[in-house]
Amino acid sequence: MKQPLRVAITGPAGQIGYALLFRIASGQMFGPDQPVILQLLEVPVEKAMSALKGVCMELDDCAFPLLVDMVQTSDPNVGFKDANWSLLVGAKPRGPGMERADLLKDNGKIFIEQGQVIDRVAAHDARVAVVGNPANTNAMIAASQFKRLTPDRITAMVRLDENRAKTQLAKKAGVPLTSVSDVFIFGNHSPTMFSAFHLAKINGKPLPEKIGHAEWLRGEFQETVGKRGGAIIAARGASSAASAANALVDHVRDLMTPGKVHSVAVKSNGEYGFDPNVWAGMPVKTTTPGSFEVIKGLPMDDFAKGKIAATNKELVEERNTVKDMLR
Ligand code: NAX
Repeated sequence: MKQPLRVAITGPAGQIGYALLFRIASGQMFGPDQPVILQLLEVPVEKAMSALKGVCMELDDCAFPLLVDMVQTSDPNVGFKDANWSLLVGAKPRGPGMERADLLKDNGKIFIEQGQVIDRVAAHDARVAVVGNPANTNAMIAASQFKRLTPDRITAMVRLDENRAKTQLAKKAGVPLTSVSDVFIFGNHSPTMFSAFHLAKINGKPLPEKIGHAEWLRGEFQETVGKRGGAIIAARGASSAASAANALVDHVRDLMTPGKVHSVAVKSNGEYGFDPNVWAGMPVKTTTPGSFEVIKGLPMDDFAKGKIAATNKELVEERNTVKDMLR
């Protein structure tokens, strides 16, 4: 039997949490022979802690063989203690009339504290994935608090956008999803993101050849992927939850699987014209479990360069908004 992995999850009583915990406990994130201990960190509010208790009762009732233990806490020092992976899902939703800048600042405070505590108490091999929005900038804020851990230990999720893009392309081309490859997301997890269709392939062939509508790829396709979150809220009356949890399973599983090539928001070192030190979606290749290298030098035409410049501008603006929070 392998040593159990300690997986800290924030926001476990929320809607993504409810779709996520069962998949981790059943082995879909870390594999069918990897036991896990779930360390569940919620806010110290009666309603949230009670909801968490109910979720843990349901996890018990699943009798998952890989679920060794669960910790329910509102203390970050307990939640992140010795964690091998910390999945930062919990954040404040954007309320009515709230400006994006207010959201950045409110949620930024959460990520300052969590970054500091993870740096202090998590395992020596700690890895962190951020889902709570604005995910890219929250990852940057948390990383800026690190003294012991290096910035490559923290990534933000753009995998939901990659999965959305892949499905839209398969549907448009009328081919099975498995025929579509090399779909990468560049930039921010926001409507400014760039779904790089010019690199994507269908059965190994360039996309425009297969789809034949450059207009659609540059216009409607970008819009559909970039604004999918809003479309789901409009249809469902609630934001994406099961698909976000699924994307996080994909994100972490592929970061633990050497050889996988996938879109991840990571600290930029100036690749593709991104400002150094923003967290930007880019294609990465997993090298050893938990580690990756950015795939550099992919060709960019003028359209792609323009899209990357626009999403980079937004990331830089977000960084300016929270500059007082960065160490
Ligand atoms: P919910 O509001 O259902 O749940 C959030 C949970 O987090 C609540 O239980 C809350 O009590 C908890 N929480 C808040 N602050 C916390 C803290 N400091 N420590 C621990 N727990 C805390 O939201 P949900 O739908 O689950 O979404 C969670 C986050 O994911 C949101 O920020 C949302 O915007 C973001 N998303 C990110 C996506 C991505 O692709 N990166 C897509 C889906 C989702 O919109």
